[in-house]
Amino acid sequence: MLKHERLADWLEEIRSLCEPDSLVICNGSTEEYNQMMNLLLKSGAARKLNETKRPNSYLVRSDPADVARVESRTYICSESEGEAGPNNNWEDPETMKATLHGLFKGCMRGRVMYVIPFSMGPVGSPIAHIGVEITDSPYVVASMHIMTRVGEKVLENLGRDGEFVPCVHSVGIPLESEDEDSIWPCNPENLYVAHFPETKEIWSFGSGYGGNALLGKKCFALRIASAMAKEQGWLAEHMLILKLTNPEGTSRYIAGAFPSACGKTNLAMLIPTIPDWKVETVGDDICWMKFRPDGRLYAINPEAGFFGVAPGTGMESNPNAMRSLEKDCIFTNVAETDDGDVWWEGMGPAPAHLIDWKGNDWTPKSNEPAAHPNARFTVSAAQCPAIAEEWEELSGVPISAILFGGRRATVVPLVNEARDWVQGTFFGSIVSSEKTAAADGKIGELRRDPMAMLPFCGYNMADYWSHWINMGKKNKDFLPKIFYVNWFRKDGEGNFVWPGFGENSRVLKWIFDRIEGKASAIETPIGNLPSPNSIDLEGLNLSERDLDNLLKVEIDGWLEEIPLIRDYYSSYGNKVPKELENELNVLTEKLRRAKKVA
Ligand code: O2Y
Ligand code: MN
Repeated sequence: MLKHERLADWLEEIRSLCEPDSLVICNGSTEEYNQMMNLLLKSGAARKLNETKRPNSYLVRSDPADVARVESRTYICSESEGEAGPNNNWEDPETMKATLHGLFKGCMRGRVMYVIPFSMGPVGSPIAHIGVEITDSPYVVASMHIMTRVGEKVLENLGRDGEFVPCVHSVGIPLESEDEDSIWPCNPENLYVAHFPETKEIWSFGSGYGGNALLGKKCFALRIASAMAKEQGWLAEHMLILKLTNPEGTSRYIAGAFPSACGKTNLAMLIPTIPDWKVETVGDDICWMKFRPDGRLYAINPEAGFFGVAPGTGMESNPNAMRSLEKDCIFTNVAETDDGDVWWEGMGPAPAHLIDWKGNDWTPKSNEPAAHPNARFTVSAAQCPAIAEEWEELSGVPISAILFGGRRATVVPLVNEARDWVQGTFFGSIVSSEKTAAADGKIGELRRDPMAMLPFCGYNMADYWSHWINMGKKNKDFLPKIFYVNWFRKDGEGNFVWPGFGENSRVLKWIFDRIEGKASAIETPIGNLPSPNSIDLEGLNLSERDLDNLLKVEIDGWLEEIPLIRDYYSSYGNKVPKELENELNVLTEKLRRAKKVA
């Protein structure tokens, strides 16, 4: 019996709409997880991996038409189009509700309706929030067990009238009595991932994969949470959280926003190359931050697991991720080895024979990758050898620095410290990345991705910038410092100048020492750059020329960038906060003056 009347009424409403054969309230137990995996084994969607090589782990193959988040079918259904902004697909809430009700009517016939009470963040944390996902997919139930905190303790915390975000999900294929179920049921022609920021609801139809279906992640923890955060005065961000400890044993917590394909998970789990420095992981993707009574901004990782991209993850790029994956994992759309283990591009040498992500024979001569480029691992964060002991601290961890970064071959230096919060917000608003082969569009073309939130901000991006500016007006003395970093500068021959990976610890050290007031910087037209010799380069074979490339102020490059930023801002009409317009004017003026002097 459910104590929470509103929850009970809502379940009844959705049950009568979807018409499932039965209803199960999930308790989050290991037994329940095993039941879900057994259903997936029985249907043929999952295969058990070799118990000796990869204990208690599974390989799942999705339908080849259902392999990634679908931004073109993701909607923000706010009252007006202006509230959603040009950064989102908008639909009128009533129109969308009518479409969804048509699609959801009877969509769970022949299936079980699972009800997943889940907490984003440690149960009982003042920074955490609760959701309830209804789904007809055992894969979603099992994945939510790993990625969130599920079960009775959540219902207890919810009590009789606690707030929760209702999330409704269906794969969108009812099973009539004579039908045989597909191995991976999905309905890509009728796919909708719809968010209602005013009523704080999520409805998702037609996909069983990742961000479209595990509604706690991008849908709740970013799109809906960003709208809640604006109303309530906190921040819901697409950021990793790491703990950095110096040789003297002092620790600082750093959050960082990077667009996809910029190595966020690798940075969160980095192994420093500089002696006696330590990085530990608090989160790899999402960060919720609230001010606490001491005036500081505290963060939690609202997730309980990692849903990481497998291709490109290996012992060289991310040994801590690889060690996290030794057992108790769900792998989706990776390749299977002949001895019942997993393989993907970037893991190591390719075996002579594999079964690829679509279930076909594969050899190194095959023309297609063995694993899908968006193949994923799902694993509990607790299994990461680098997990910080306080990663589930109810009060969160105090954030001392925020990093923004993108993939830029030129213009943006290795590291640049903002003079204050407003300039830091400006840095975040102009983040851009050159498109990689995996993204749509021409390789090298710039895609603006402010604060790495472009696909995830649940309202107008310009209003989000205003919210950032307003957050900076609170507790001014305790705000984190903001830095813009870029590991991806290239030389004239197209080679990366900075070695990246563990060597990024040298930049983290400079940032740490700036927080402590120990490292020096020079004021430049674009921000505070490391003064000569203030970054620890010992043991790194970096020429003067390379260092100059990494830390120079490219006056002409920035001057060429100004009209691009102006154009981008003007796509938000007159909503851009005056503080950011002013930062752009000040930057332009400083660059012009510097050009005259040069
Ligand atoms: O394609 C998907 O469904 C997953 S997207 C994703 C997953 C984990 C972390 N980040 C992302 C992202 O797109 O930023
Ligand atoms: Mn992400």
